[in-house]
Amino acid sequence: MSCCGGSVAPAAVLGEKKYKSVTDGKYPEPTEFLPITDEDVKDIKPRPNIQNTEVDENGNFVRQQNLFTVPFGDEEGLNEVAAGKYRLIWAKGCNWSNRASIVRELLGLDESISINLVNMSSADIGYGWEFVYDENHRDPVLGTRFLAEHYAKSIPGFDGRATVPALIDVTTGKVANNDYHKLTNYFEVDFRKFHKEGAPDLYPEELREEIDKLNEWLFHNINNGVYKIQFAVSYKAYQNAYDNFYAAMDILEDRLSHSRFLFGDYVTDSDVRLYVTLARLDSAYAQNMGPTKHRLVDYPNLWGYARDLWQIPAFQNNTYFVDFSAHFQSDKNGGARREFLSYTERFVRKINFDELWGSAHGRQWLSSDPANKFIIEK
Ligand SMILES: N[C@@H](CCC(=O)N[C@@H](CS)C(=O)NCC(=O)O)C(=O)O
Repeated sequence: MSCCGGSVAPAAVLGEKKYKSVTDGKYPEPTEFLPITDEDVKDIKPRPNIQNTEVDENGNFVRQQNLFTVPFGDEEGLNEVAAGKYRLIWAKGCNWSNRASIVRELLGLDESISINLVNMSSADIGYGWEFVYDENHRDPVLGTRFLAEHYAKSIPGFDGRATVPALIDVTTGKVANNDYHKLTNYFEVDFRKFHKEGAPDLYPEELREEIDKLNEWLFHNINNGVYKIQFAVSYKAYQNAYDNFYAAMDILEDRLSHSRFLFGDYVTDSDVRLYVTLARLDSAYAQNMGPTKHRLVDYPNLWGYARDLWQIPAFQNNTYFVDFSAHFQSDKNGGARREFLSYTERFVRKINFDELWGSAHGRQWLSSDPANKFIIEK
């Protein structure tokens, strides 16, 4: 198997995920079913339904705004840049939070920003994200059961969706920032003094303007593009979103036919953003988007590019293909929660994702520096 700039990685390395870096040493399977008590939910409200609250008059999906957008810095009124102060809460299926978990690991912020995973409760999805992987379904640092408790602590009476990523201030229990548009940039720029030695420069100063422009385009056309298809509630909105998404994929396929990564020889913040959508395309989004025009594997350049990125440990360690597909969970009697399983869900456990994504991609030959995927920070 070809990995990381042409060197050969033994199958055991690719097959054995280093989950430790993601969840403080625990293999993240949800713990047993746990009933929700009135006490557990005394401060929070049930989760609202997106298709009632986040659509415009034409049936288009209009995503709720991020609520916690205060930047990081030393000035008064900004979020303090400090080690040990924040905990990143993310979910395996969620591309918006996956960006942050990948960048945190790429930069070696593991020591300064702690992390934990949530999932929708198997007992009752009505209260949104829950710390289902932890003992008693309580985050060991924060002591809470639901992410919504932190939103309610920040905005009393909060009745929106408590979303990931959320960077929680462990000293107050409040949400410091959930601005997924900028969170990775804060990690890259403001948290620089805590980066590991030899950390990659994912947001080089001379490229920032171009990266920001491309990120904005990726957001509308790719990252949120799939959700515009999924959540459209009129045929016209669906068709527009569908055509737009596949047109954008064609543009990227072309761009990546002559460039190893989006900005040439080295991985940047934009590549992380494109990767998290591509990684979910065939196994998750295809289930929600209606008839699929093309699969990821039908685009030679995008498919090779996605594998090239996955073969970097920080991408691989934060990617859970089986979870993307298998949304259902066992109920308290051990049965599947959904009556009908999709095609993907039925077969997902038979797919050897490590072998598939670890296969040779040959893309290093598009680079003038084939052995290296990163520029190192000065
Ligand atoms: N913060 C943004 C985007 C983040 C987002 O949508 N996260 C999703 C997961 S990918 C989420 O946390 N959803 C929780 C829910 O729907 O209850 C928002 O509020 O729309």
